[in-house]
Amino acid sequence: MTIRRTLVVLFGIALSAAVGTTAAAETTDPNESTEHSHGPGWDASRPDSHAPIGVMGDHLHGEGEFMLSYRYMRMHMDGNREGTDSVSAGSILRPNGKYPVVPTEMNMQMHMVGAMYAPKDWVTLMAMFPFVVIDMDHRTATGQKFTTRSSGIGDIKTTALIRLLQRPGHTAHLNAGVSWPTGSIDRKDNTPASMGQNTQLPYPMQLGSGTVDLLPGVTYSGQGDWSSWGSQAMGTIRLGRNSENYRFGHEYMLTSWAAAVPHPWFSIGGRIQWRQWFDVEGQDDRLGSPMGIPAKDFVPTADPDLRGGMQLDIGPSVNFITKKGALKGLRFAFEMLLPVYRDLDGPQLETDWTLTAGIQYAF
Ligand SMILES: [Cu+2]
Repeated sequence: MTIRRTLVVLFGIALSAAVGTTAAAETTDPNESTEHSHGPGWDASRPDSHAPIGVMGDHLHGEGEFMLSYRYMRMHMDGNREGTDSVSAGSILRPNGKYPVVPTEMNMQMHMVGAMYAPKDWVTLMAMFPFVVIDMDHRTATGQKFTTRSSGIGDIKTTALIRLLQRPGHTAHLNAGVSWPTGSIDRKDNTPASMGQNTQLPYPMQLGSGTVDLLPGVTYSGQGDWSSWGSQAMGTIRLGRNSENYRFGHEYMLTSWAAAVPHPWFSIGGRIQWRQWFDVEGQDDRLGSPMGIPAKDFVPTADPDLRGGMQLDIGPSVNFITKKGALKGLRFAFEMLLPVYRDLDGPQLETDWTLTAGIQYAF
């Protein structure tokens, strides 16, 4: 596992470096001034001056500049996995397995409004306001099907992006972020076992972590005449435990991307992303013992030790920027991520694809 992880990290760095070396020779003239230039040798009006839309906090703004954004994200999970193997619902459910209930599918949608403002050239402040909608389909050992649903405000994130380096064609910054526990951890719904009552929903149906989380990260981007590339490393460190005396697992993410610019209005690229997330520490006692069975033996989503996992995704991305007319400067972007490797503490629902679409406008 450790070797595999190291390989993935090296692959990400190599991808960045490879594209970087080929394009570094063609870096734009440092004295060439461009509209919205964020420093010498950096053209911020190019479609690929922003990373693929699934990357957060990838760029800074020039002093006094504002940006508003909206993102729609959809994550689709279908089927369960244990380690690197797919497992059928039938094998998890009684009498073959130990569980009376198993999740079969989950869709997570997020509407995210973002704001950025640069009080100085070297620091950009960013805030993200998510609205989350989660649906989870289940099957019971008696063949019954049911869906639980939760929706509402998620955890609001605030980040300071602090410039570390600015050279012709190269820029790097620190991501110093905090996630605030504005998302509910009290979501309830009806299930066949709750006899018409609303009952506390398991961990993946909650809208927030309930804890203040640190989001430390570092981002590098490079730009050549016709191409660009970048990498970001980001952590999610949970501080303490929430009001129910548990906390979600820490997480970390490494990603690299590259894009080419066939036309001044759009860029086409790709991204590779490694994520690892850990088990829940402690447990939510409100999950109780449905039908006299401890929650963690009733449905896998209620087991704090079946939450961790790691995943490698790759996928295409496109960025558009309007260069003329009333909508000048308006950006549209689209990205899809598909898994190439998944290893889960399971049975746990596996992520099959993640789609992100967004609009950004700076003024
Ligand atoms: Cu921005």
